Amino acid sequence: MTPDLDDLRAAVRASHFIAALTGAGISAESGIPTFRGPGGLWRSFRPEELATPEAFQRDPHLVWEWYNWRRGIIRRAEPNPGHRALASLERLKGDGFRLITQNIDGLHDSAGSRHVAKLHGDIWRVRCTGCGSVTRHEEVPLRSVPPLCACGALLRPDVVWFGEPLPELEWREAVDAGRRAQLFLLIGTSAVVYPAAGLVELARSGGARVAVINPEATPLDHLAEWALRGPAGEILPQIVD
Ligand code: BV8
Ligand code: ZN
Repeated sequence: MTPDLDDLRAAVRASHFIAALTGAGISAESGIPTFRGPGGLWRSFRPEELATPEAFQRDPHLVWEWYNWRRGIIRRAEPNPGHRALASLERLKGDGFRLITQNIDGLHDSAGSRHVAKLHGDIWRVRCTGCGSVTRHEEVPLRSVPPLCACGALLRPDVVWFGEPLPELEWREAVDAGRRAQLFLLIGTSAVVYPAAGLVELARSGGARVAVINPEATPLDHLAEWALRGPAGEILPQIVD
């Protein structure tokens, strides 16, 4: 055990309230490409170009092709030891732990996490652009692209695109967790997307100790007491008993 890991394990044991914010990096070891890492997402598009209401307005077929491609990969993906360690931490700490994710892949749920604040929505839910109805759509690929609602309007993935507000309830939960955190774990995220990344500052200003788990440096490393350079699938099982 390196000293860093030892005293982070001790902090995990001692903390009465731990918040964790995860990003695409925690699903990398499950075979899901991250947004900004090597082998990033789809063809020559950047997420900021496709994950927007304008892109959907302009070419719903292309945007749905992108999400179907991602759903196909996610469907075959399994949770990895990083997801499972966070599910164990929730069982250990009960209400003393809150998981917040930017991911839309649902792997935290399939790893057994019961209470996940999904800041950016869920790729397995679709929302009608007309009547607003939200349903789970598990089949891959979808029957028709772009899919239509019974009311005749276009269905969209029930995810948060750039320029769209985060879901009220999940964001309030995340802010509450950030405020209460004695220990804040920033896991597998490049910490460039706001307001999610702002939760780290919020936690720090509430006196939280911060640990970053990422093979690369992040712009928020200066806020961290621990910057553990490595894959979440290897590090998390070592800090959760
Ligand atoms: C909003 C869902 C306002 C869809 C996503 C200028 C400055 C600051 C902010 C802005 C700005 N211009 C615009 C903004 C706001 C904008 C923003 O932050 N833009 C960024 C790009 C600058 N934010 C928004 O638009 C948000 N909305 O602000 O609304 C508003 C308010 C009221 C009313 C109206 C409007 C909405 C943001 C949400 C966008 N949706 N995704 C989809 O997935 O298709 S964002 C997308 O990026 C994903 O959600 C993803 O989670 C998120 C962040 O990416 P990461 O998860 O961090 O993934 P990334 O690839 O970047 O990094 C992976 C990391 O993992 C790397 O660090 C890598 O080293 C590491 N890693 C790799 N392997 C491993 C690993 N770590 C651990 N283990 C490993 N094995
Ligand atoms: Zn409808």
